[in-house]
Amino acid sequence: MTVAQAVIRYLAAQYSEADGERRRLIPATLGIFGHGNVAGLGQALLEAERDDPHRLPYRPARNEQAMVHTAVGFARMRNRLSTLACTSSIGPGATNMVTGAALATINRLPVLLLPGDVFATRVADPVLQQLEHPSSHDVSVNDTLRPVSRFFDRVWRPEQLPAALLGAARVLTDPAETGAATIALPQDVQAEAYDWPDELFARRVWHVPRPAPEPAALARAAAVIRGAERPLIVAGGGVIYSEASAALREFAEATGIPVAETQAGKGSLPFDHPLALGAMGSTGTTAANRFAHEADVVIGVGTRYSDFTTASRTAFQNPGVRFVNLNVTAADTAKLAATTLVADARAGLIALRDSLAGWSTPASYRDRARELAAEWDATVQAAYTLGRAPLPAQSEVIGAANDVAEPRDVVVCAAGSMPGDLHKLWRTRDPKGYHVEYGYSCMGYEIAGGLGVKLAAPDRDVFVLVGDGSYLMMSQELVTAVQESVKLIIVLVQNHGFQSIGALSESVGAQRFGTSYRHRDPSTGRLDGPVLPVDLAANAESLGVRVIRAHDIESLRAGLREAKAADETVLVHIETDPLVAAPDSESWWDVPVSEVATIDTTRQARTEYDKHKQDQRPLLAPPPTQPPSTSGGFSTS
Ligand SMILES: Cc1ncc(C[n+]2csc(CCOP(=O)(O)OP(=O)(O)O)c2C)c(N)n1
Ligand SMILES: [Mg+2]
Repeated sequence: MTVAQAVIRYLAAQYSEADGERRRLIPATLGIFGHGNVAGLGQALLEAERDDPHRLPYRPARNEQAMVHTAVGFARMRNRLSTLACTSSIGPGATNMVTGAALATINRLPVLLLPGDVFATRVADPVLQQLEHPSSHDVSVNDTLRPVSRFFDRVWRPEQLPAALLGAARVLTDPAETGAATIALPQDVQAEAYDWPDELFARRVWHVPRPAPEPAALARAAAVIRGAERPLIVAGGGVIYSEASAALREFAEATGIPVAETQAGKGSLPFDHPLALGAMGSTGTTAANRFAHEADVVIGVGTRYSDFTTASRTAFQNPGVRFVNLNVTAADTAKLAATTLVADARAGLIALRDSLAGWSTPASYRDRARELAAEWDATVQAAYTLGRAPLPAQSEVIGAANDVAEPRDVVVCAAGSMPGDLHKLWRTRDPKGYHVEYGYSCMGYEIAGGLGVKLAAPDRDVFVLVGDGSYLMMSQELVTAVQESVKLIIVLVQNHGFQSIGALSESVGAQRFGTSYRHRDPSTGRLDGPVLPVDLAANAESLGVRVIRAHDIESLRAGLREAKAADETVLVHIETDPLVAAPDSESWWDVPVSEVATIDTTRQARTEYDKHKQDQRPLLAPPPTQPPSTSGGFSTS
């Protein structure tokens, strides 16, 4: 077999196993062919398809970055237990995957990347698209994938392939290490034949571990929580990937500790659970942010504490606040100088609940959580039903989509003003019902990622909410959805530019400069002419999808219902008022404002900025001291 044929045969024999359940680790391949992979992997995929079209289906994509997004959407929906492989040519095909790889690694989601690479033999150098590095001949553009991958190998010789394949699968299935795994395959090596050991192709099951907490660490964590008067749980993506929602609910109910959710953790509890405070941080709810403000012990579960979660370290204002971090990744447990609990989220929550048996917050604390959450829900209801005319507010669009979506349906988004609005406003009723990519917040993830979500969960409807800016950056995977008969419900929100960055620009005193899609006015030389005559509905239609043009919230609802009933991709287009913001949540995000400026608005913004900066806290205080050990150590008695 050639190296490429061996890769394909190996991938078809890999399984993951968690909680006694086994599934294919990589059930399909996405790709775009060029001279760097068409003869090697392309030929191997053809042979495999002719043998059995269902063993490792090949799905051609339209853009290499987008196909990595699709693999990421798939992997996240499958709680990291399965993913897709992505094959690209060399040069631009490979470097197009860099953004996708970074997104995967930042979000700790597994994807297998198989970029083609320059000739190992170098006989015909430089091959088309080869970057020549005059003083380092073993460097290729694929080295840009190294810092954004959790595993990287280049197979210069066939003998190196087995170690690369096993190394990649190990990283993909390790919850603490996972991210993009890249195996660069020089185009001549792909086509080279080799006599492989049979056992390379034996069925292989990769056990996905649920590490249990170390007893001493558990005791330390429980002791800190027992001392708390105002504890708060911050639930991150790890809760969902570890399928720990039920364990979280039981832990919260047993201890009476309310739960705030990060973007990746939203859906950990249903929105109407009596201990659910909703979104945490800069795009949070007033309920979660008020509890965070006063919390004395914050229990972070499966969170990496991004600046949106900590409101750039202004969210926690209790002078004695301490953190207990439960995470499968040791580096995350150590953040904010926490008491560390390295473990799987589910295993850790169950162990903590047992260690805290009999301990609970007072009823008044739970009542307060319920009150504040109810207050926020009234705010949500008002935002859903503003009745703005002639153009509706984005919050009304979110309300209509939330009404039409069933509890198990999935909302997908990534960049713009929508992720923040969804974090605050979406009523999530299922742990897999909310899929906002906010680790990399990558414009263009929406449609490509939504495609992966639907491939992973064909029994759910997928609502992709996408802004005009994101749509213009990357919408071509609509064609892939049509090709694969994958049904998406896409809501395209047209507000003629970057409403999010426009609002941010205004808040930093930069007057929405360069953030709306307008003609350049020849008399002023500035982009303040009429809005550009783009018709994105017509654009989507031209790609082969069914389009419904909604003009108000009522026709949007009707369109969404029609889309729900359809069995093909439907895009509903609606124009919104870019100047109506979602309700405020008494929070902040650190975006530095010019220290000196000739513009008044910037100077005013800087004064505001300096005020907020004073609320920023280092959060470095060491964990509370432990009772002295009774055996050995430095006991003086
Ligand atoms: C690839 C990429 N480039 C730039 C950004 C910075 N950015 C964040 S939101 C945004 C504008 C998004 O516009 P649109 O999709 O229309 O959403 P809106 O802001 O109007 O809600 C930009 C440029 C980004 N997140 N991703
Ligand atoms: Mg926009």
